[in-house]
Amino acid sequence: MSDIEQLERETLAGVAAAETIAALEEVRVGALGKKGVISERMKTLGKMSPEERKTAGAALNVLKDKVAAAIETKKAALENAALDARLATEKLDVTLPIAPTPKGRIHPVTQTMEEIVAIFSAMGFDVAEGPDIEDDFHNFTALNFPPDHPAREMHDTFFFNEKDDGEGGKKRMLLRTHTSPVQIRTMMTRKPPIRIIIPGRTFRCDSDQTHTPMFHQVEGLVIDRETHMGHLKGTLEAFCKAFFEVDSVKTRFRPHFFPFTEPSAEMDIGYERVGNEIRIGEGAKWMEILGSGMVHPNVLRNCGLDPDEYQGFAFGMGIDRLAMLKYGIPDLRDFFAADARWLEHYGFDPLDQPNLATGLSR
Ligand code: 2NM
Repeated sequence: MSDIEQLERETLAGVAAAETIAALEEVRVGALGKKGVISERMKTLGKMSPEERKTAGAALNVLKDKVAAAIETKKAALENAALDARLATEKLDVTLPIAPTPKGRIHPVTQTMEEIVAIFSAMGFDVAEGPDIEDDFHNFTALNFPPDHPAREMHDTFFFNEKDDGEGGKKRMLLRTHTSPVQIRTMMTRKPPIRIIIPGRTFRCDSDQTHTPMFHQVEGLVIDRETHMGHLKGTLEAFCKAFFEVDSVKTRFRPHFFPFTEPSAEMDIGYERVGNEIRIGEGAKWMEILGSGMVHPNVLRNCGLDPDEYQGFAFGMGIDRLAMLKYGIPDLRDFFAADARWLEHYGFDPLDQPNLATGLSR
């Protein structure tokens, strides 16, 4: 056997024996690298006679190509094996049930708001929204509050510092005390018929067991030709039945006063206390749940509507109190304490969207 055949055998045996990419690379450097045995052999060609060089050169070139090809083949095989091994350890059974994942809960105020929106949407109301920071005109003046009304006092309303109004005067912005400024903005920009509800945050300087400085309201407004108290009563009675999810709800309307409605009425619903539980719809007791009335002609005029052409009714209710009542939550202050355990207990599944078809609350 010639020594070239010998060299071929040894080198190919080395390639075959390499079990890792690194080991194979060592074999490659040992044979074909700058100082590899085959490369060294190439360098001896120069000292040979032309005859010798011809045969030895050809043989060495064949050897070099063979070894290079063998290394490439082996390298591909090793890489495939490495990939297979990795795929085997990273295998994932997509048919397994998913692991339980931590899930957020919907706050009872959000739940209640969405229930109210679902009910009024089904009656054809749109949802309207507006800014939390308002001016005196939209929060008070347009709503027929007289200049000396107590709600305009510092101790009931959160006022910002005075600033220039850009017309040589001063202007004092405030945190809206009700969502009614959105009704004003809507009446001033949209043509009747108007059917809207306005859920949102409201703010009053008040903090005790039953009041938080920030609370939530839903107000509603209907403006059309020939709208009357019958529409108001029918709408609000239908709302109560849907919201409390009972077929028979006793309601009564008591005369009241608001600057922005005339006449005005508060609505009570019948209830009964059984132990610690409050049962809505039955019983001899009455509980006030909302305020309402026919929009005052001054309010309509302030918004550019002619009271002889258009009438409307409006109503407002506190969402936080309705949530406490419906879901038996005893303390209002826990609502805004951001306690995850409280939310886990009183919160709702985010995947259960309130709707009238499958039931409001589950
Ligand atoms: C209430 C009670 C009664 C009310 C009136 C208006 C407006 F803008 F049309 F004049 N918005 N909201 C209203 C009426 C609100 O909350 C207890």
